[in-house]
Amino acid sequence: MRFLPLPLLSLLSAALGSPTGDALVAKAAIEVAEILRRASPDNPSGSYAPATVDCPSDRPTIRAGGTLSQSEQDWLQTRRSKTVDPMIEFLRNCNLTDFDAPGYITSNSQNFSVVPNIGIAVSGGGYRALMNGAGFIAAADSRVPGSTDAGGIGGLLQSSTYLAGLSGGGWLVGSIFANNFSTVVQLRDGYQDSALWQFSNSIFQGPKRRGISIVNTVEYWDDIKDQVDDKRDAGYDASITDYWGRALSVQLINDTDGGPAYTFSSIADFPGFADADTPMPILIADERRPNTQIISLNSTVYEFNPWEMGSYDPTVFGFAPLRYVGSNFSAGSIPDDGHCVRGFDSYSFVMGTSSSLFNSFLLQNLSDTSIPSVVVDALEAILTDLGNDDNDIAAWTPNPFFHFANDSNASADDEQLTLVDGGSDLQNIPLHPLIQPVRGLDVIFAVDSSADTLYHWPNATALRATYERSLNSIANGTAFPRVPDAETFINLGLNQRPSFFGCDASEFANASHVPPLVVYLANTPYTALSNVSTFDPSYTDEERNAIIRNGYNVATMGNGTASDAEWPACVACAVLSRSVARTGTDAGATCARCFDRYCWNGTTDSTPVSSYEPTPILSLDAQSLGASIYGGGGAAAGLAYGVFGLAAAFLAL
Ligand SMILES: *[C@@H]1O[C@H](CO)[C@@H](O)[C@H](O)[C@H]1NC(C)=O
Ligand SMILES: *[C@@H]1O[C@H](CO)[C@@H](O)[C@H](O)[C@H]1NC(C)=O
Ligand SMILES: *[C@@H]1O[C@H](CO)[C@@H](O)[C@H](O)[C@H]1NC(C)=O
Ligand SMILES: *[C@@H]1O[C@H](CO)[C@@H](O)[C@H](O)[C@H]1NC(C)=O
Ligand SMILES: *[C@@H]1O[C@H](CO)[C@@H](O)[C@H](O)[C@H]1NC(C)=O
Ligand SMILES: *[C@@H]1O[C@H](CO)[C@@H](O)[C@H](O)[C@H]1NC(C)=O
Ligand SMILES: *[C@@H]1O[C@H](CO)[C@@H](O)[C@H](O)[C@H]1NC(C)=O
Ligand SMILES: *[C@@H]1O[C@H](CO)[C@@H](O)[C@H](O)[C@H]1NC(C)=O
Ligand SMILES: *[C@@H]1O[C@H](CO)[C@@H](O)[C@H](O)[C@H]1NC(C)=O
Ligand SMILES: *[C@@H]1O[C@H](CO)[C@@H](O)[C@H](O)[C@H]1NC(C)=O
Ligand SMILES: CC(=O)N[C@H]1CO[C@H](CO)[C@@H](O)[C@@H]1O
Ligand SMILES: CC(=O)N[C@H]1CO[C@H](CO)[C@@H](O)[C@@H]1O
Repeated sequence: MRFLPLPLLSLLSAALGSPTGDALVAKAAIEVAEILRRASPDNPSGSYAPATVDCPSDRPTIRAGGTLSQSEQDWLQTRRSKTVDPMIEFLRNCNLTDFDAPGYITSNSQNFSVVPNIGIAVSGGGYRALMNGAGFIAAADSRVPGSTDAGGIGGLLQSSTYLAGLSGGGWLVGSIFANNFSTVVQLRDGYQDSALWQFSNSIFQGPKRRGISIVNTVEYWDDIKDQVDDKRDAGYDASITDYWGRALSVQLINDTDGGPAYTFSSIADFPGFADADTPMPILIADERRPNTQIISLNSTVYEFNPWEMGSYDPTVFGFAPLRYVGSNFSAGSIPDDGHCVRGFDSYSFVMGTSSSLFNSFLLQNLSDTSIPSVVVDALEAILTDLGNDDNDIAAWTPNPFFHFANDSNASADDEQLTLVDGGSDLQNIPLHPLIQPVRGLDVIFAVDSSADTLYHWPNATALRATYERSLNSIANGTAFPRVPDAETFINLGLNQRPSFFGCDASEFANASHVPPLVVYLANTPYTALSNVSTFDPSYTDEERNAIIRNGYNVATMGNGTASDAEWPACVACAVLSRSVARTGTDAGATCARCFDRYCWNGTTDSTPVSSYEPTPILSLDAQSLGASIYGGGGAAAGLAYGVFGLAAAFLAL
């Protein structure tokens, strides 16, 4: 039933013997979106294959990156005003007893330079990042029962403008928007016969059942192969990422076969988003040309948002209309005799691109004998072309930025744009889109589930990568708060409780703009040993739920039970900080105390750390993970994102 409009449409256009008209497609897409109220299968082909369509009269072009897109600017007008009421409610609930925060927002509710502009960034780190990040999102979501009770921070999500994710964090953000902006609790609990968030069968085995029928691993992979073949047959290159993304979607998109025809740009038509009732989702990937390596100082960071893909970096400094990526853009436009293409921006391909580190995870598991040999052969053929060192590449061919920004764009002459996992340059938290001066954010909640240390805990490598980049010319005007070394994070416990960076705006007197305050929330054990290996592919429902609950407790400091009943008030102070600084308002003694407790004051302690093994802050859930998990994961331990040649190293294991 859910697919009805599209097969009908394809039949119709086949019968008429004409290419699918774009107006018809657009109308169908709107109808589908109305029925589904979520991202939708709006690929005109009705399948995974991109489709050639007539260009709209206003032909798609690539724009320069000096401003936000007009679509985003228009959307922001509504979104910023729609955050006002939830923010008043949220701030009231936070109990900032000596400052009338609700009154402050109420009396400035029309002035968006006063109303705080909030972003949330969810790091990579595979399923660990999905689950720990989900705990944060659940805590921030006022729709989740209990989230606005004592010690809660529910309503922060409803007050936010942006929600960015990369890699495993991108699976979380992607899954939320593919499924009607459902709550984490709804996604976690799924519904009968759905594969949604069922991680007990690994992605290599495939789901237990599909609807009412049982599927076996061979059928599951055969279907994935057929979907990717559809794309090849339509004349497009396939990457290992295509297979990886399709497999992921079966767990993340609640539709038949993981919704092969879903596009990322269809989010723009999803009424919840179009009406600005949700924050704006952004996923991240890095550009890495074949046979090269990248670090944060020389990577070009691409973002995918509902309207566009592109980069604010001075290299490419341009954006393509996502819906029409796949068309043969050249020097920023489609030649007059050229057609337009739609459906290239598959939802799964975007999520797969952001997490392409896991291509090698897939390759590692090919020896699972139930994966059919035709699939193994297809993947090996790609590897033969690429070489193992480049198996993490997602081919965006044709390159939308072909002959665009010739002087600074290293791939201006390449027909293929090669993107890799958003954490490959060590910036494993998607801060990049949220520190762009054109977006004017005031605060970022940075949820870090990176596996930096031997036992898979974060030590803020991601923050340092972004800070170091901000001092380099690639930063293109983005500033970032100073952060200390890994040892200081561990020795001062900055990764075992929330910590704030950039509290004192005078630190940025010489910067071109004041960047957002960063609230850093590292994965740390409260009620579960949530440091499972990045490459652990399956989790029982109990393990999954325990890690989500742990993430919830990280976000709320155990609902205030762990040392600080004032934590919600301190979250409110972080939200208000830049605004009150701009208006010269005194936010009161509670905020001053909060800042004493949570702001990094420049102290360092770089004493070498022999082994970082944090002890749980509360008592562990009974259903928490077995002892073997602690330090488990064997050879994958310590192989966080972005280590050079990780893919190669991983294959060599
Ligand atoms: C999507 O969510 C909205 C808002 O919660 C709800 O009204 C609508 O019924 C949902 N649609 C579907 C298809 O679940
Ligand atoms: C905090 O509250 C949430 C929601 O009510 C609950 O799931 C969680 O278990 C609580 N945490 C603790 C440590 O009690
Ligand atoms: C704020 O204080 C009230 C009254 O003491 C309490 O009921 C409520 O749970 C508190 N809110 C939070 C988020 O702690
Ligand atoms: C998944 O899809 C089913 C069938 O359309 C629907 O009943 C259910 O609410 C969906 N679940 C989520 C979390 O979107
Ligand atoms: C980026 O910098 C690293 C470290 O200096 C270097 O190895 C690599 O070749 C550089 N990559 C590019 C594309 O310039
Ligand atoms: C884009 O260019 C390629 C290579 O020249 C060509 O094969 C393809 O048909 C073109 N696509 C469209 C939609 O024009
Ligand atoms: C970039 O270079 C190509 C050929 O080298 C040229 O055809 C194209 O017009 C140039 N693009 C721009 C925007 O100047
Ligand atoms: C911090 O993490 C990096 C990897 O991101 C690792 O190389 C380094 O050894 C870690 N340092 C400490 C003190 O944990
Ligand atoms: C908005 O607030 C800022 C900061 O207080 C102030 O400078 C500006 O005049 C206000 N704008 C309006 C339209 O009131
Ligand atoms: C800075 O923070 C450290 C603990 O992180 C504390 O020991 C020190 O007293 C603080 N310094 C100032 C000047 O507040
Ligand atoms: C603020 C800043 O430096 N912006 C630059 C970003 O990069 C583009 C493209 O190179 C420049 O035109 C901007 O001036
Ligand atoms: C099912 C399966 O074979 N899983 C393996 C996938 O690859 C990782 C990393 O090598 C292994 O740890 C899993 O056992």
